[in-house]
Amino acid sequence: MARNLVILTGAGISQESGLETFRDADGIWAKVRVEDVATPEGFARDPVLVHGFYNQRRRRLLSDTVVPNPAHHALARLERAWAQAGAGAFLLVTQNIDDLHERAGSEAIVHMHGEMLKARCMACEAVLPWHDDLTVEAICPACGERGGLRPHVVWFGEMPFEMDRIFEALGRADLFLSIGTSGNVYPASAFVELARAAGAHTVELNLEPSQGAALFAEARHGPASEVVPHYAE
Ligand code: BJW
Repeated sequence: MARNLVILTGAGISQESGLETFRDADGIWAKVRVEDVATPEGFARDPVLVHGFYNQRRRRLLSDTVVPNPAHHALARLERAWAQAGAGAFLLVTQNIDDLHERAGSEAIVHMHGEMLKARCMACEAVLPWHDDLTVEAICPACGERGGLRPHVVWFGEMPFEMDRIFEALGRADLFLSIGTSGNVYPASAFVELARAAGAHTVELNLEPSQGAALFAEARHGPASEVVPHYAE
């Protein structure tokens, strides 16, 4: 019986909730250039463009039609069952910047690439709940600086959040599940090898074999709303 569980999720788990993935044929990177909207250099060059990109995705996330799907709900139920059974440690690491896991009821969660519903002040480092559009004119409610707010997300070349906590959990994992991620982006793409090195059983649940599929001991392929509840229950 697996004891310590680490789950990694990516954009694929939210696809059936109506949010776009990145690297699928109709995904975000087919429409905008990574260098323009997901790097610190892109933001320095054209903050209006980058704010517009995240404002549009934030509005979509907050629209009535975007709600957690059966895969998000299954992981929240799994967390509660794990706790009730005293089964061991549980950590959900998501690369997603949406809040669909929280809305489904997940609590032990790390947003390693940040959160779309937060802004960060580059002057005072305050992290603030943020549901409105962000603009270059916005004033930081914490320090009063104008124009210093940015989306609280992790762009290429930046350090993902809470890596110590994630590495510690992977180092004692007995079971590692990777759900709805293409395995293209480091360091998340290396988690399967760290979990294997710790002796964990590794499982990929994805629409199709990911880039690192061969690294997993087991795989179930299909839409997350079907394969995740089926595997978790
Ligand atoms: C379904 C489904 C359904 C569809 N059901 N499944 C060379 C040059 C420069 C940099 C590098 C380099 N080599 C390596 C690097 C590092 C770089 C990197 O990895 N680059 C690669 C692209 C080469 N990484 C970084 O810079 C990271 N920082 C870093 O490394 O710091 C140094 C360090 C860290 C730790 C220890 C020591 C040092 C930062 C990465 C930041 C990523 N940021 C983004 C954008 C911000 C957030 C946002 O705007 O949303 O994060 S990029 C984007 O990719 C986003 C995602 O979180 C991330 C991962 O994407 P994901 O989730 O895997 O989505 P997709 O679309 O790729 O895949 C979806 C999958 O779902 C597919 O497989 C589908 O089949 C499947 N699917 N529908 C189930 N219904």
